[in-house]
Amino acid sequence: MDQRYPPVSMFGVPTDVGAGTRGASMGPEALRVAGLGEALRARGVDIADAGDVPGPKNPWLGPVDGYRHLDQVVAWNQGVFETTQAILRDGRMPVMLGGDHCLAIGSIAAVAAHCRREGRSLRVLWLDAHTDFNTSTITPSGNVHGMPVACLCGIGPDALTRIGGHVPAIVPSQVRQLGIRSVDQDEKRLVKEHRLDIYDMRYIDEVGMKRAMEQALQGLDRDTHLHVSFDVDILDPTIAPGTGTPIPGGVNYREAQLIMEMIADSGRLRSLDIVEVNPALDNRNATAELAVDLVESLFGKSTLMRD
Ligand code: B3U
Ligand code: MN
Ligand code: MN
Repeated sequence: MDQRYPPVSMFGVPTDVGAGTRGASMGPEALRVAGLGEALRARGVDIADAGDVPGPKNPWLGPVDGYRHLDQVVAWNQGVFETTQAILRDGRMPVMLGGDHCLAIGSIAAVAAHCRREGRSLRVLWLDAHTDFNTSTITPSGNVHGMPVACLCGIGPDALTRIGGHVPAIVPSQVRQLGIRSVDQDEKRLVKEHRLDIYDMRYIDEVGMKRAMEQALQGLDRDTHLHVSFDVDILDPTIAPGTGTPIPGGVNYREAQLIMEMIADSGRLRSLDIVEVNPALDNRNATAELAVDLVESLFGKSTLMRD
């Protein structure tokens, strides 16, 4: 299948202010060292590296009123929002290299604003072990990387829910979550209340990844902008140990390849986050290298004749 991709601009967001374990701040460089830019260029993708978004250092303090480092999380997300918006305005595809997953608030808020301006429908495919739908009152940790989906759906502090100017940035019916296997007790209640469309590991075990992905991608049309938010902790920790909150029982190598290939086949990918790569916990950059391998498939690399 001959896929044409729009020109891509990747950018790094070297921070772990939203996490409870240090080290995701080194994720962007690990992905570059693993050859992300070169791999996509070799596939014929026009890819530029826009460098890193600047932001405050991690003060490494405890939560205040249910949030750890809220001011710093807001500052980083404002930078992510502006960078993502500038890339989209240039007619390019933003690829955000995190950093922890709180940064998807800024990237998806920008993508949602862009889709609103252009009159296009938006679908968000959230690849993750976690639903990331906590709030300040129910969070067990105060870590904002456990809250981005809720914030994007308008549930969270004004400084985060208003980043894109439109509250809520997205509605739950635009989201599909795949790979889920760790949801906190009160978070479960909240995702049910908001009717999030969740393809959890139990479901994937029962129906298989092919069927689950067909359902998660159902309803895309020619005008749909597909945003993929790829938290590497969707992967089983045996193949992706370099992440801050590893959860056993994750997606295996073949399943992960199939996810990426089916997204590529949809032809609708228009923006991407790669988050939660933590080189401090990794085994010789294996997790970043695996992420690069999978992103090549996301951009159309396949075995045999489909190239
Ligand atoms: N749900 C837990 C754990 C967590 C969520 N996202 C990550 N970890 N990466 C929390 O702290 O909110
Ligand atoms: Mn996440
Ligand atoms: Mn996660």
